[in-house]
Amino acid sequence: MAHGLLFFETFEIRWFNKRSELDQPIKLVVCILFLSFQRYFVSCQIQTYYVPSLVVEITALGEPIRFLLSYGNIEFEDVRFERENWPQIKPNMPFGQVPVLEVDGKKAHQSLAICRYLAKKVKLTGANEWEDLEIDSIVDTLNDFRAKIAMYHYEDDAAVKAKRKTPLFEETLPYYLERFDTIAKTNNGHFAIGKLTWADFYFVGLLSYMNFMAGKNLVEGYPNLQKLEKNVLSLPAIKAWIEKRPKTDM
Ligand SMILES: N[C@@H](CCC(=O)N[C@@H](CS)C(=O)NCC(=O)O)C(=O)O
Repeated sequence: MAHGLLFFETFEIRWFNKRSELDQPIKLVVCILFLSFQRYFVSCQIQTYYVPSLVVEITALGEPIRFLLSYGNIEFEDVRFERENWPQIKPNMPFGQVPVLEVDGKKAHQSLAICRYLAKKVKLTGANEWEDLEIDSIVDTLNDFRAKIAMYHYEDDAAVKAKRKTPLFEETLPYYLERFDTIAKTNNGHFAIGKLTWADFYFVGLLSYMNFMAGKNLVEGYPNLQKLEKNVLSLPAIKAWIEKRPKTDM
């Protein structure tokens, strides 16, 4: 339960208060040990919601969240529902959309905010404000990229969609992907600060959904992005999640 997490955080503060006679080195060692093992103690009852598409279930915006929960060994309940039940569920969501993270009866919305919150819990953020800025910048750019593909994919007017196709596939996608590939090369197979961060989880978690919307494997021809994808998918916790998650077409 989420109480478990709060309990450990409260426990740490009270514990130090009661033992104020301890000298600094001992406190430091205890603190390091606590931080090292914290992710294994934390066990939250968390719900995520998402809307399956009309024809197939999708990983979509909830998947980076599930990657982060899995990576942190945080227990969660993956609540999925059929599209026909959405009208009843929608009014109970904070802004009528999903994914939503529910912890201890409290609901949080916006996938990026949820990812950022979880990234702090599982220690996939930067070591300082500048590093966090670097991560946030690329995450927002990845989100812009996703939105451009979605704008094409979800266009109902066939004529408008046809008009958008060439600029998207011949200009916009290569523009972004070339830059992403260079960034991944500079960062040793990652998107920021030269190591694994939640930006990598955000991209790889969304990749199958973006591939579905674009109708192609977006990282084909981009070796550094392929390496980045492999870096995430070969993590034992992510492998285990992919193995056990519901099988979907994207
Ligand atoms: N900016 C939001 C977008 C959420 C969003 O677009 N959710 C879609 C599903 S992927 C949704 O709930 N659609 C149903 C609706 O709006 O009624 C986020 O990142 O969480």
